[in-house]
Amino acid sequence: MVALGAAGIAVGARVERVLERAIDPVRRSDPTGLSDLVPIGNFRYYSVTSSVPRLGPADYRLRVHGLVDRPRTLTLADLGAMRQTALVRDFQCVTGWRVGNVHWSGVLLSDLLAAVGVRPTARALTFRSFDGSYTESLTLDQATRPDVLVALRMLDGPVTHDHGGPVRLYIAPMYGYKSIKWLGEIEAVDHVTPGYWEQRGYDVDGWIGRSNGRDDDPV
Ligand SMILES: Nc1nc2c(c(=O)[nH]1)N[C@H]1C(S)=C(S)[C@@H](COP(=O)(O)O)O[C@H]1N2
Ligand SMILES: [Mo]
Repeated sequence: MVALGAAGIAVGARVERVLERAIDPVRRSDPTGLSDLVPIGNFRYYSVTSSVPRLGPADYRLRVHGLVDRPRTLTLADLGAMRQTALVRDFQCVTGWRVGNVHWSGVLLSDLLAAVGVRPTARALTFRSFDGSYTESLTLDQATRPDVLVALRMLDGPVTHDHGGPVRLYIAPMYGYKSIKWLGEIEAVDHVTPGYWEQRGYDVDGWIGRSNGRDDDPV
């Protein structure tokens, strides 16, 4: 299992790098790979698919269902009318790049879960992107932390299409792959199902500094 996991990480990281190289001119012009060492910089645009349908503010829907008392399909206006919470936190990809002090805001995932009434039998959440290509997961304990947002804004504007807009997840204490973009669906379930990158080797519990073979090394 350990060997399989390590192989999975190697493959996952390689795929991610290939995707990244295809779109990142800095990387492309740096054959040494030394730009890997630059700790704080700009976001890189990541997507496991070549294109995702663009949803305008009027077309967006977030379906929240599964083991909940009041399943709902929310519009962007519905989400915008809920209490908004702001966070200023770093964004860190497991491949090494990091963006410091990013401004995020949106609905605390725990507020949304309270609104739909998660049943006691639920233990975890499954997240799906609206284009159907990406999935993620959290335990309910993780999902109800005060630093997990259904983000409507980042970098002082609405979440752009490339960053997963109109709505993405932001899980501050975990690596970027947990922060699913183009969020379309949240299902309350009785067990964790590993998400897209986790099926390819990354840790399901993607804590920054203490997962994926890292042990609090200073990044
Ligand atoms: N739907 C979807 N969400 C995703 C990804 C993806 O490929 N598809 N990539 C993840 C990874 S590995 C990272 S580092 C971040 C990158 O966010 P950004 O593209 O806004 O920089 O999105 C995460 N969420
Ligand atoms: Mo990532």
